[in-house]
Amino acid sequence: MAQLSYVSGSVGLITLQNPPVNVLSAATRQGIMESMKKALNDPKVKSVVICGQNGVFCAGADIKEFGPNISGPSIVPLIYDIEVANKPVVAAIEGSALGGGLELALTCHYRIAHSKTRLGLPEVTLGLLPGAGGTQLLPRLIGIPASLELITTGRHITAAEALQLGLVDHVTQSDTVDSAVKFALSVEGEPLDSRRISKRPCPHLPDLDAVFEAVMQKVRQKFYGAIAPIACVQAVRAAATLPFSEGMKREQQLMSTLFTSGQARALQYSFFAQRAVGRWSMPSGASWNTSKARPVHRAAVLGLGTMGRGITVALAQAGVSVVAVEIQEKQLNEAREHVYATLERGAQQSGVSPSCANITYSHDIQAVADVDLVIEAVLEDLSLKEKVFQQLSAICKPGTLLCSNTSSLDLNCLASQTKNPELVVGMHFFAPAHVMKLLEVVYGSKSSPEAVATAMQLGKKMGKISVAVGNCRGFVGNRMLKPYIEQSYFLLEEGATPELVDKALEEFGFPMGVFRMSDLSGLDVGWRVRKEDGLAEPVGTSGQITRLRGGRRYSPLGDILCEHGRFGQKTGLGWYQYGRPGGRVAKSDPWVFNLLEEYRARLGLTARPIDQQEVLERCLYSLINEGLCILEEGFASSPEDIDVIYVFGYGWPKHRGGPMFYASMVGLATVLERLDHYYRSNPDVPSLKPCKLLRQLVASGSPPVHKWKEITKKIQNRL
Ligand code: 3H9
Repeated sequence: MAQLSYVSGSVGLITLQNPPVNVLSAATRQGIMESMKKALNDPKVKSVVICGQNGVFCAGADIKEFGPNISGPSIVPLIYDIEVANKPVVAAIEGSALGGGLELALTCHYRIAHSKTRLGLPEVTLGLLPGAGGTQLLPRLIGIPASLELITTGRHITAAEALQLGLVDHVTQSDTVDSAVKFALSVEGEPLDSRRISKRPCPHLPDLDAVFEAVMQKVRQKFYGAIAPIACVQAVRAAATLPFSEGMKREQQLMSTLFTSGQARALQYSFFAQRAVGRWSMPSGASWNTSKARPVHRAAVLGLGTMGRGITVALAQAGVSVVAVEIQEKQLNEAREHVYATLERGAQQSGVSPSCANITYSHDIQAVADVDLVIEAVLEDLSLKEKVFQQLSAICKPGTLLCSNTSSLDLNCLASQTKNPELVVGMHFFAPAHVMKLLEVVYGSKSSPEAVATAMQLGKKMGKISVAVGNCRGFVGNRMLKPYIEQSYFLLEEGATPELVDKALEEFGFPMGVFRMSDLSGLDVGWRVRKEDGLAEPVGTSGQITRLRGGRRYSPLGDILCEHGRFGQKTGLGWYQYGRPGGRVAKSDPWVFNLLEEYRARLGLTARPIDQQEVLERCLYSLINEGLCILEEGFASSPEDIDVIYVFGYGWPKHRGGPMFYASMVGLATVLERLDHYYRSNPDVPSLKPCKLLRQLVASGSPPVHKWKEITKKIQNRL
């Protein structure tokens, strides 16, 4: 796991050997300890270089080992031994130096990095802090402000930025280990005291209290409800105010609180879930390791509205050559300008040249004839999309993959319009498509595994977290949103206000409550769908309001707002008022309170006090229940798929893992009991009826999320 070899006569080279990313597992820690001891005791060795196998220095502690039974030598004394060594120790950093990996490098006396290396202390993203001295060493090396920024965000930086900050001593373009060995030879015998970071004082910062207060406030706001960023600030403060050994004790104290927290468990679960979704499977048994993706050199985007423009940007940024097609000339010109400006802005931010040359524009659909893949992003209208798919099938070269960006329409209907339905998949992006990380890749009943593999791989290339899902109404994300929104309307009918509901959800950790979110997305979108479904009917100011539609309770409150032209932010009025069309600051609107009072009076409903707990239980448990139905029916293959979709597409707070993980933390029996309770008092609301899988999971002793598959498989096989 760590090997000592001898190079250039006097250099002991310790190579971390724990593929794929050389994490500091118990065996690796043991290996480093033993190799270090050997090198330091060997009189032939005058200097030491530490590097990682296969071009990766070290990705930090082994997260899989975290838990109560962690064994092997602990990291802190191990790396302390490196710092106190009486021979120069040089870190040869390439690939990644993250978390404990960077802390290991910080205890070396010199750091040489390859220009393509990424460095960082991402522990905060796992609900932790850099607990092997990172919070005490980094501020002493690069100062407090820069350390605070890096440690509280977990941001990875480039070697160039690391050099600028003084985090590394030298950046090389050539062989890192060779450079580090040459460097080690050049410093043999030199005094080391000034190279031991722990011996340095923390750089003085005037207005220390004010700086920490401002950062703490920012962190509380930005990472609402998360405890790790706060502990990170506290630990860095210890570095600024206490001697090193005292600061280390404080770091350990804070770390041990975080280590056993539910938030850390949720975030570490999420880390592995993000990777697990790449190992997709379909009900047919086809999966990621049996299906080969096709290369996509040239893609087309059809329809350049908001979604089409974002997708064009994302494709161009991924280096894919794009044909962007919009039939309406005016819209095409606007889109061209918009895409250009977005690419320019993105390039400025990331310091690369814009990828505008990757795009050609056309108002002629024939321009897609020779592309490898088309993403259709025209209006969400089934008959229009069907027509487009007929055209695409006739125009495109054989084998072209036809993808739809639909967010809810039946993919099988679109596939049935083409000569090769096996080449049709959904690629459901989220707005803004060049920013949002999530992509739902939807397979229809005839989609080939190769088509799914290609869409998944293209998503990865575009920097998305892609999740393969089945073709049910609303797919996974939007389908689960439906009962969540429905409950929020019912809560208004029963006595809540949009403010009360939103506050409960925002305090839970959503960036926006359901009503502010609906105002942002546009209330007319759902209204159009409800009208198509025959649910929304004009309410008017008098007469009977039917609350039972399609055999279940229905709330027309959203329809009433739309009848008054209140479509949300874009019209300046929705569940809140925004001052002007396009305004973003939500203010309470007395008009809505009056509407609710009149509405309740018309229906003879008496408002009752509703507390935040009820809001959370009804909105979240109904959403969770729908997620479980989706699993039961096999439209998602694992709870991780659902959780990743909700964290990366719907603002579910990361430190709560996702709806399925959250349900397991709350206790499945509790979720079942509360759903049973609400369903008993609302028998006309089917989404509150606990699904079979939930009952089965509870009956099986509420196993942890990673064991649900055994039970879902049994249910799916019986279907
Ligand atoms: C820490 O260091 C605490 C310290 O302060 C000490 C306290 C005392 N552990 O992402 P990839 C697996 S906390 C276990 O697909 P890439 C990963 O699951 C740690 N496993 O590759 C995957 O497995 P599989 C702080 C890990 O090239 C495989 O390696 N460090 C770990 O796209 C390949 O990973 C971090 O937070 C780990 N630490 O990206 C760094 N890291 O194939 C976390 C990876 O079975 N790691 N694996 O799915 C990363 O950010 C990325 O993995 C990295 C490579 C950028 C390194």
